[in-house]
Amino acid sequence: MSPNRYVFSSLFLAAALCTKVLQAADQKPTLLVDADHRTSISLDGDWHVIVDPYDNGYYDFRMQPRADGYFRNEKPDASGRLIEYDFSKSATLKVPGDWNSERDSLFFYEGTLWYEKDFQYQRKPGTRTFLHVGAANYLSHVWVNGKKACDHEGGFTPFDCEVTNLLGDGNNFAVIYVNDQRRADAAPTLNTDWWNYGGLTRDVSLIETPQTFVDDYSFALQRGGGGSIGGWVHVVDAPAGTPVIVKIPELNISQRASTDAQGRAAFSFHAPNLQHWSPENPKLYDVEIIAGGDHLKDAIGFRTVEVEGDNILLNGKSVFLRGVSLHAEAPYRSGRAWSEQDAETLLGWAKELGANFVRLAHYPHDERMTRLADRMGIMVWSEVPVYWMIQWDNPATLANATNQLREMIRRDRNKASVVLWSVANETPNTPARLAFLESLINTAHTDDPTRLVTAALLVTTQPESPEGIRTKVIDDPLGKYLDVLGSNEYIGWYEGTPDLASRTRWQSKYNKPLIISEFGGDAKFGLHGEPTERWTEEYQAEIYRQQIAMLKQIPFLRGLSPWILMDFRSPRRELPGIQDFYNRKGLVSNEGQKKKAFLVLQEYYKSLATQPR
Ligand code: GCB
Repeated sequence: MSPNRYVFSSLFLAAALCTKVLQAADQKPTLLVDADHRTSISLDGDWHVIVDPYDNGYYDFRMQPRADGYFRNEKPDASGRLIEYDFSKSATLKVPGDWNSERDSLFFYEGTLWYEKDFQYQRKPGTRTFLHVGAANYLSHVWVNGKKACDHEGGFTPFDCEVTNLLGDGNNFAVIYVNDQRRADAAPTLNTDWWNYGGLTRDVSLIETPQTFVDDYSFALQRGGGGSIGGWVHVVDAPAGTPVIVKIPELNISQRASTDAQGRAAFSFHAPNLQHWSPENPKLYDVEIIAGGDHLKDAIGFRTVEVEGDNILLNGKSVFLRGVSLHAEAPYRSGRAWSEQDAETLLGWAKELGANFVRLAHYPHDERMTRLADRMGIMVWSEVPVYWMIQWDNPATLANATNQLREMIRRDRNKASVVLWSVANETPNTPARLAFLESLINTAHTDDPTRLVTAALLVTTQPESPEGIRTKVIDDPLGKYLDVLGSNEYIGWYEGTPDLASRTRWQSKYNKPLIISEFGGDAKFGLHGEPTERWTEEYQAEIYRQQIAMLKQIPFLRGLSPWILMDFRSPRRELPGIQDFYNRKGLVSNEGQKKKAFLVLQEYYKSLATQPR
């Protein structure tokens, strides 16, 4: 292709994608908090799918969005136009799932897939119905019975399209367009070290609510040790003065407030004899919220988390985060994790390791993970996919990242386990990036004043002293805006050999807690050799031994989340016989076998648990 043609077609594609994104902004879905405790009808299971690599269902031959010809019906409509598809004759895929691991021919596929499902429904008077999608990677458009319901951008957060007026009695059908083409202006952007699993990757259901209903709320223990719980409830379509009741039966609490003109009722009440949530005592209370005919239940833990100098305080006491990083990769079978069993296996391994903390990298994981972390007493770092490079100067990219951050916070702000929101991973130190991330940090603090904000930074390494000592300095200007500093480093893997750790010292420009949010190296399970031989379990174990010795010397270190719990698929990892498209930095293989480094870290965590540093 000539350079000019290339530029032209790139511009054309960019314009087409922009139109798509703009259209996506047209019909905004909502996000119903506590989706998993609401009245719902599952739409999981088999969906008919059409693979549409050239996006012909969406665009005509001039790449203009089709006015009347989307694959929105089960078959082409009666307009007489020749549109060559038929969902009922198309094969099926399972939802939840990702198409890459469900069908061999789609292993490397990135593009559009159309999903269709027939279902029965009986409308109920006084009931509103929402089509809930736990996650669709990455861009989706939803139709019910051929009529547009909503659009959503972002591959890892849930959305709910109101379909009350689109449903009929008896047979109904939903069509969902899902496109996972990587885009320079999206979040994440073109390059990531994880598989771009496409599809309806989490549960899909119909959620029913009363006419006037609670869509969002927040309850948290107030900082300062006074034992009071503060929060609010938002009621949709509630006139000002609508009563809202909040009950915590186990504590004999029943509180009443009224909505304001925005439908929001504020609460602040004392909770005597409250047991605080902690890893040692992950106590959850049943909380009931009653308003406008809605009656919601949730299970909420109460604790405070704050920073004092370079300490992280949980319930007022300094805590050390014995963690590990995780991708949402399914144990044993690979592909996107989504089931209760996946969550139990992954967090079970973290517990076995002696962890009290997980970094859920690099995007929001399934809500099952944060629910289970609540129950198991595991603190969580939750992150948005602002990874490596992003169009820092593009306002649409900032709006998109902000939206994904707000959706992540909204879904999980009542989970006691979540202590840290992370706004970025390994981003370059430039003025445009600083402004972008400062804006995200402000959004996180405004939307959730009860938690800490962090980011995984890269650090500067000073030249070696004559004695061969190097100093790593945390001096990224972003540190000023963060509550907790995260730092990724790969001494012994991308940087020198493992023993380099013994000649490395750490300094920080900030009087703030530090979490080493990544370190590690690759090892193929079962490959043995000398501790100097890369790819062997011994080499990886040596990295962990040397790192632990170094980390013990950092006075402001308050936690670590080495990279990573389990091997995960990545298109960047090709080495035949060793990687085979897996990043092998797991402490556990993708088949669940524990490598030697698992035991090294486990021993360290066990020693920390019995004898806090
Ligand atoms: C990193 C990234 C992580 C990669 C890892 C690696 O710094 O944050 O996403 O997977 O390194 O293995 O290179």
